[in-house]
Amino acid sequence: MKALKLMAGGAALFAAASVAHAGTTFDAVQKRGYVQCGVSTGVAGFSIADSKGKWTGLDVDFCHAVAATMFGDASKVKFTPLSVQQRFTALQSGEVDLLSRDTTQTITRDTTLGLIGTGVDFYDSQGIMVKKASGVKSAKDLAGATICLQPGTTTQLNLADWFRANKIDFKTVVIDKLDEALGAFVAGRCDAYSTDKSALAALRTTLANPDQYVILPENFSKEPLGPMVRQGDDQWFNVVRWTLNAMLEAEEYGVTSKNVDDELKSANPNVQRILGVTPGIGKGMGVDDKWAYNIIKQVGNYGEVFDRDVGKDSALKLDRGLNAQYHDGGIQYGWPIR
Ligand SMILES: N[C@@H](CCC(=O)N[C@@H](CS)C(=O)NCC(=O)O)C(=O)O
Repeated sequence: MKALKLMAGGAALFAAASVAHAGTTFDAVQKRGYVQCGVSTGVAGFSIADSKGKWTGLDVDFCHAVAATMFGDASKVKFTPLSVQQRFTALQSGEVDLLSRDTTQTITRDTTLGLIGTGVDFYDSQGIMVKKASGVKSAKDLAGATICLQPGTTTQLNLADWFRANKIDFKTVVIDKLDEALGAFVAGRCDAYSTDKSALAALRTTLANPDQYVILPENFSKEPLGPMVRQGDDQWFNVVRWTLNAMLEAEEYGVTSKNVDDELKSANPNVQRILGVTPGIGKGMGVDDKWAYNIIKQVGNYGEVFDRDVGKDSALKLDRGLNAQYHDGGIQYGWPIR
C-alpha cells in the first residue's frame, strides 16, 4: 500500500514536472508581459533598428505577430540583436523566447542543439556577390579567389561542398561581425562575399555604390529560413508555428489588415475560423479566439508583410519567387487553421 502511494506520488510529481516544463516559455512570456525576440544585428528589410532604436523588417514583424497571438497587442515585444555566432546560445540559455533571424532549418540544428524549427517564413538560397569591375560573371570564374563570410553559418559549409564538387580552389576569410566581414570585402581583402541571396540584396543597398556590385546567378543551396524555439516546450512551439500559418492562410483567403473587420462577416468557414468567429480556435493554444484577427489587423497577412518589408513596397523590391503562395507559382502554403 505504502509502495503504491509512493509510486502514485512519484508519478504525480513526474507529471507535474513535465507539465511545468512543457509550459515554461508560454507561462514565462505571459507573466513577463512581452515576447523577447532574437533578431539579427542589422539586415535591411529583415531586422534593422533606426537611430531611435525602432526595429523594422520581416523578421521583426514576425515577432510582432507572435506578440499579437499571445497578448492581442503586437507592441508587446522586445528585441535582442544577435550575431550568427551568438544566436543558438542565446536561445538555448533562455535569453530569448525565439529566434526570428534568417536561420536555415537543417537536420543538424533540429537534432543536436536542443532547438527546433517551427516553419519557413522565407525560402532562400545562398549566393555570391562580387565587384562589377572584377568582370566575374559566374562562380566558375572564381578559381583561387578569397571569399569573405561569417562563421557558424550554412554558408561556410555549402561553399566548401560546391567548390569541391566543381574542383575549384578557393580560400575563405571568416569574420564574426557582419559590418567587419562586409567591410573586408569592400576594402578588397576578399574577392567575393557570400551569404543568403536575400541578405546579399539587403547588404548591397547599404554599400556606398550599390550598382558597382553584382550578385552572381548561381544558387548554391536551399536555405529555408524560419523561426526557432527550444525543444520540449510544445505550447510555445504551437504559438510560434501557428502564428506563421495564420499569416499565410489570411493571405490565401484575401484577408488583409484593411478588410479584416469586413471579413468578420465572411460566409467562408475558413475565414470564420481564422478570425475566431467560429468559437474555440484559440483554446488549445491557451490564447484568445481572436489571436489571428489581432495578427492580421495589427501586423498584416504574410503578403502584406513581405511587400512592405522586402517586396514591391520596400527598398529591396525582392520578387515573391518561391515565397509566393502555392496557387500563385510559389511554395508558401499555410497549414489549415481548423
Ligand atoms: N541562413 C544561414 C546564414 C545566416 C547568416 O549568415 N546571416 C547573416 C546574413 S547578413 C546575418 O544575419 N548577419 C547579421 C548578424 O550577424 O547579425 C544560416 O542560418 O546559417
